[in-house]
Amino acid sequence: MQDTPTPLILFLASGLAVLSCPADLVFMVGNDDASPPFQAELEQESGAPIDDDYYYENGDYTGLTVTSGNWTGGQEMLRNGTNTDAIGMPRAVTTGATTFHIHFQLSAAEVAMNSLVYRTELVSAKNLTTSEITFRMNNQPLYVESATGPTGATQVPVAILFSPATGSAVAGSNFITITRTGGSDGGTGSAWLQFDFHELQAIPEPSTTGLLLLGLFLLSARPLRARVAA
Ligand SMILES: [Ca+2]
Ligand SMILES: [Ca+2]
Ligand SMILES: [Ca+2]
Repeated sequence: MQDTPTPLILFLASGLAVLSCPADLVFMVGNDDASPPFQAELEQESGAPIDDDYYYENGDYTGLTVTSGNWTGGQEMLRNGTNTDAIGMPRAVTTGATTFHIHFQLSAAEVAMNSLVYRTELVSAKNLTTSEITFRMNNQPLYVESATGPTGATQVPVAILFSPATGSAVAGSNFITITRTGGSDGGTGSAWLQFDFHELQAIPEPSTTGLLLLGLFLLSARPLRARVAA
């Protein structure tokens, strides 16, 4: 009598097939760390002047956001230890510094792919507080993570699978925007939520098979917030 593969095994086999297809890493900002302090490689947010723009690579980003321009410095340093200059990747959004942008380039081939997958892990909230986080690409809404506040060693993985059209992707300059759009300071007077890393991949598979890729994250790691944007 022939064994019938369990749904889980079929699922894994399909997922591995997805992984074997070529995927382009568009950007990886920071390290995916397994333990605190997850955000140590990133710059303290805020400072003066507040710099909301992180440049992953060279390009003319003029006009895409309020403060963006023509960037020629290569990948911007993640952290130079000075949070009062324009260099560094903000480690958090807060009640005072609510927004930042990651500026990056897409090739024509990446724009022509079926799906984009953005991933992060939310970490190290201020005690007693929650934050609602809204993710956008090129000003197009992708996903809202409802009020969350992981503390200590807890991580909240977020993966957003969407089509390039949903993000208004173009060959050339693009940007992802992350904003604290709500939440509670728990009576403490301020709130913050931090990020372990930010990653964007372009994958050739449509969203249906891309879901299997997300499924692998689900099986291999921690509870996942997954969203498919049509
Ligand atoms: Ca900057
Ligand atoms: Ca800096
Ligand atoms: Ca990290």
